[in-house]
Amino acid sequence: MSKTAFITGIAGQDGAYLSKLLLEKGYRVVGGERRTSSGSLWRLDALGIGKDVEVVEFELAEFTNIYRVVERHRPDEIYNLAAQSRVATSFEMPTMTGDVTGLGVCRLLDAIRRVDVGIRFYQASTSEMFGHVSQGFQNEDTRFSPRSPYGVAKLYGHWITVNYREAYDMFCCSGMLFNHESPLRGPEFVSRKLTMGVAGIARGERDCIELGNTEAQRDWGFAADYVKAMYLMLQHNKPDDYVVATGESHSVREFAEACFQHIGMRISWEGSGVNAIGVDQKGVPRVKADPKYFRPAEVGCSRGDSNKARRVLGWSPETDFKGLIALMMNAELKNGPSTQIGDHPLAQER
Ligand code: NAP
Ligand code: F7E
Repeated sequence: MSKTAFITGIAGQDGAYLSKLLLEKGYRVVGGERRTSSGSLWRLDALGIGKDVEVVEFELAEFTNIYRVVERHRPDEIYNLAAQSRVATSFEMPTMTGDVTGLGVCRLLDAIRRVDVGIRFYQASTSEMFGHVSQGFQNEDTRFSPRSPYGVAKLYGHWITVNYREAYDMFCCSGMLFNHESPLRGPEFVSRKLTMGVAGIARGERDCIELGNTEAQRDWGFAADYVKAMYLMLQHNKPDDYVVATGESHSVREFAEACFQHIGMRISWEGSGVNAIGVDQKGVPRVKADPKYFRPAEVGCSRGDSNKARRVLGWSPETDFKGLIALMMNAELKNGPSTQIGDHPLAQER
């Protein structure tokens, strides 16, 4: 008999890629979408699986709803991808972020404990729990030092996942994933903001992109590679926690340069911090720093060591930095000016 997976956050980037992977493996996929959601499951449609996922109403802030969904569908595996996932937003809404992204994990775990302790559970943890790295790599033994309300909330989610594993002998895994992007990424994240902005410049629709901290560095991978690690964690014979990353960091500037290079523009930089400007070979400003995009506290650099996931799970990323930019830029240039999410009023650049 085929397995049933329940994926929370089905309307998000990872929800779409994970659904596709599990459907290909013969799973029945049930997806949780919150009622206040944009109502758009365009990402599932973009991957051609819009009709294959059973979508149910799901709200991480509401225990009764969570319990009923788990009880009704009795999945074999639950992947908790739902969260208030925007770091910048978490500074504006720290308690809502704590409730949904942190306490929501406990609500879901406790529903599982009451319905069936045999359900396997994946928690979408994050490199933001580690905070800043000045040298070396972050792995499962690195000290946590979150730099945002989002990172703090995710740290609660991580520890409560570990706690339910230890206290109730449940199969709970925490995947500490570093940044992963795709053409399905929300436009409020810097990768998609850049690919959309550079494609807009290529089409002559705009001249310049306003950004925050262009010196920040991230370990960026491809989302479709990363959801494979989630699946592998729940297939292993022992529940555990894993870092998932490429091991390579690049600055926001390098990300921008690579996007511009894709459309034949060479960018050089003048100034730094809030005075940073990126100009093209004719001296036209194409990137400008704007103080409103800077955060009250920042993770200056992240770089992950995923040796454990590589060794124990046999996972490795298949797409490198250059490959990621090429596939995102190609999709952006092909899809034209108004992608579905770009049209939505909630989908403003941040
Ligand atoms: P995403 O695109 O922002 O998707 C998150 C989903 O959660 C959205 O569909 C959102 O619904 C839903 N959600 C928000 N609040 C909710 C609530 N109260 N109840 C139920 N659902 C709610 O994020 P993603 O990039 O796919 O990431 C998936 C998960 O991995 C997230 O938990 C994120 O924090 C974590 N993570 C992501 C990365 C990354 O680089 N992508 C790295 C590490 C960890 P709406 O569509 O209505 O907004
Ligand atoms: O920022 C800098 C910004 O918002 C990346 C989430 O998926 O990954 C994501 O969080 C960097 C930061 O991602 C702009 O200051 C500069 O240093 O794309 P981002 P994030 O904050 O790293 C982690 C692992 C998660 O878990 C989160 O859920 O880019 N940056 N200028 C900018 N960032 C944004 N958004 N917009 C700018 O204009």
